[in-house]
Amino acid sequence: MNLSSTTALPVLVIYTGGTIGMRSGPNGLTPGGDFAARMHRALETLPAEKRQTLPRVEVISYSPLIDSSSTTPLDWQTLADDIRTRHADYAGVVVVHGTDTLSWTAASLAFQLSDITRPVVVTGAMHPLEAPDSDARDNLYGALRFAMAPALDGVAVYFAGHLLRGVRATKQHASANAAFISPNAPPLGECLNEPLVYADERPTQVNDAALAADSPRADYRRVAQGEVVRIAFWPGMAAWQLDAWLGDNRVKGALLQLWGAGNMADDPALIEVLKRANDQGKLIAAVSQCPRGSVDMGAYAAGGDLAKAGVLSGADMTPEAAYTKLVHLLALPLEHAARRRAFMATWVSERSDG
Ligand code: ASN
Repeated sequence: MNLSSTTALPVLVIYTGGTIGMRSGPNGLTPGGDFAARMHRALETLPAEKRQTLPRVEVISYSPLIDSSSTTPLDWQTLADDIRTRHADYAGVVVVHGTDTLSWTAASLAFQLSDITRPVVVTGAMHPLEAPDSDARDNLYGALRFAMAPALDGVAVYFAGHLLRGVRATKQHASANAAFISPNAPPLGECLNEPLVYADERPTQVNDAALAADSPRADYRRVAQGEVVRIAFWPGMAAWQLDAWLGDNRVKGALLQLWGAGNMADDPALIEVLKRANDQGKLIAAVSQCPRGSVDMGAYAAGGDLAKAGVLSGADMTPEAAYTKLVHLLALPLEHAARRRAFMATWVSERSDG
């Protein structure tokens, strides 16, 4: 696929923090500024034939710069709003982000920005720009090149030579450069020497995608105080423990991480807690604790009980995708039934049912 951009528009780089821009301090690495100059210095060390292929860039640095472990849903919305406001003046956008919650931000942006037609490429690095043998320069190079690719509207993650669909990516290694995979969806492209998009990879959108286009009406302040919880089930988990989360009236939604294809203990008390929470209008969905494969609520009797209790199947979504979709739906001014319907629809290729 031809990646040459049809316009001479620049690429917007939004630097939010993360190891990529960190510098050593007395207490270890902390986020460092002056990113534009430092990025340019790093890109200057590329071979001339690669340098010539780079777009013009404009850089915005957030303040404060953060380690991405401090990111909140409000940061996801700020980022999406900034991209929405500015994207028309750019060929594409590169978001430079810490790796720890990079896949959460990418998934959230995919839902919030499903109606904009520019590539948004999220990247970062496992090592600071100036570290010996850093992965930072090459990740920035690939991200900038893909951000010029008109074949790629939608949100992608570029890391260690691979372009992944943003809403399908997850961090799977704490220290290796190849830290991200998309366990249930093939990669969108690669950049060994030249960037290559495998096919016309626009995300498929169906019916309730109209809801996603309603994004500007989402208000993430509704979900900024921990209103959506994530609960990974463990052997022996008791109903009172589940109730401690779901029974709290500040909680509006929950992502459950169940066993295998969507199993949980044969314990009517657990089902009762879930049913009560759903009856109270809480939005509850389930994915698997297995990174690969899908929840299939019809496979086991326990799954059938879950469905009757009102728990929605997250199919093969990553926890990041399922969680950020719940957050987005709860941030929109919708009725419970509309939220439930929209959760089950595919907006941005985030799930493959059946
Ligand atoms: N702790 C860092 C962050 O997520 C990790 C990284 O960027 N490699 O901000």
